[in-house]
Amino acid sequence: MKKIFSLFVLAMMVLVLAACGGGNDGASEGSATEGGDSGETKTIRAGIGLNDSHPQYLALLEWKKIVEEKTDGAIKVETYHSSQLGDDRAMTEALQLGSQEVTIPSTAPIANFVPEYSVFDFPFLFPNEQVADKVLDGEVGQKFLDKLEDQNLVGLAYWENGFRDVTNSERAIETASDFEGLKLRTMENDLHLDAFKALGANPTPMAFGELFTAMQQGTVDGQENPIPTIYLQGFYEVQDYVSTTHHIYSPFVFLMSKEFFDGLTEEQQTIVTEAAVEAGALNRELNREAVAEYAEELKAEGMNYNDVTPEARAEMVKIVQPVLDEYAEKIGKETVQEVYDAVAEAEAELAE
Ligand code: TK8
Repeated sequence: MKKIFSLFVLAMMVLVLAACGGGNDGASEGSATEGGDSGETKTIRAGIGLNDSHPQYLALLEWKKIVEEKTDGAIKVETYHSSQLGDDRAMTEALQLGSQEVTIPSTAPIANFVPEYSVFDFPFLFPNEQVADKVLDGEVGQKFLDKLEDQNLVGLAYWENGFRDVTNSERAIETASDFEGLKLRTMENDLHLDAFKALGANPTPMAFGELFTAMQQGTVDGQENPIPTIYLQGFYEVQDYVSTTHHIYSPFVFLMSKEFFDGLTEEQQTIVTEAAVEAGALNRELNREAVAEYAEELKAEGMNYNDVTPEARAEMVKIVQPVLDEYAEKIGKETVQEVYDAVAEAEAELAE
């Protein structure tokens, strides 16, 4: 079996070599990892779960453009959307193995690799996007990116998924009790699972790529994601209610395989990192501009839209507090406190 596999690999390599005619467009994995200044073209396969109309993909195209221009074509970027290369978790694993170079998951699935990342999924941690930017782009955010190295991952920048709202096919979520018995898809993250259980829902973790069909077939009643995703992925076709719970601000993390990153020249490392920050700014801008407009579109598509009151949110957080205490214990209370302190500091600075 092994032999057949190596023969297959060999045949593939011959094909690839033949296809690039000895040129400098060698997109093989070998060239991706040999690195150095050899003048070879290094190819990056960058995959995301969302579709090609989402601000995340548009920003990824921007990243590709900057990287290809600044490296004079020494790095080539191939982009894949709609979970073509797998879901967030599988793609992150592929990065660890060095069989894929870039992915941009939400922080929630990253908690399966670095448990401390769960802190970003504490409900109502970030009061608004500006505070999130300050904390994530500051010292604390960098500390979290550094924690990825042990997992064979390099975090280049934070991008934005955004504040998450609930949709479902049963009823408007106005108060915490409306979660009762709702079959809700969650991301693959234990804190999400436990928090929605505490609220009385019946949560199921599921890969994003399976979600639309699951809602269509009624395997789940609902899900939670930011408004741009709800609109651009066409969830309004299979969901009747959207409620602005805003329960979590989901950051994206721009991840690169450490093996690949280490094989880049220093100059290339700087280029890919700075480009991730620059394209991330575009991702945030496009995302934020889109929210109000897409909320209107969802109403126009016939969805029942309700704003959740601050009182109802406060009640929800009270119910999930024991879950949060449990996770603070698991993650380490100091780490959690450090993040909350950074949030308070950022809030104070922005209020000046
Ligand atoms: C896309 C995911 C998605 C996330 C989820 O790959 O799974 O619900 O919010 O947008 O990162």
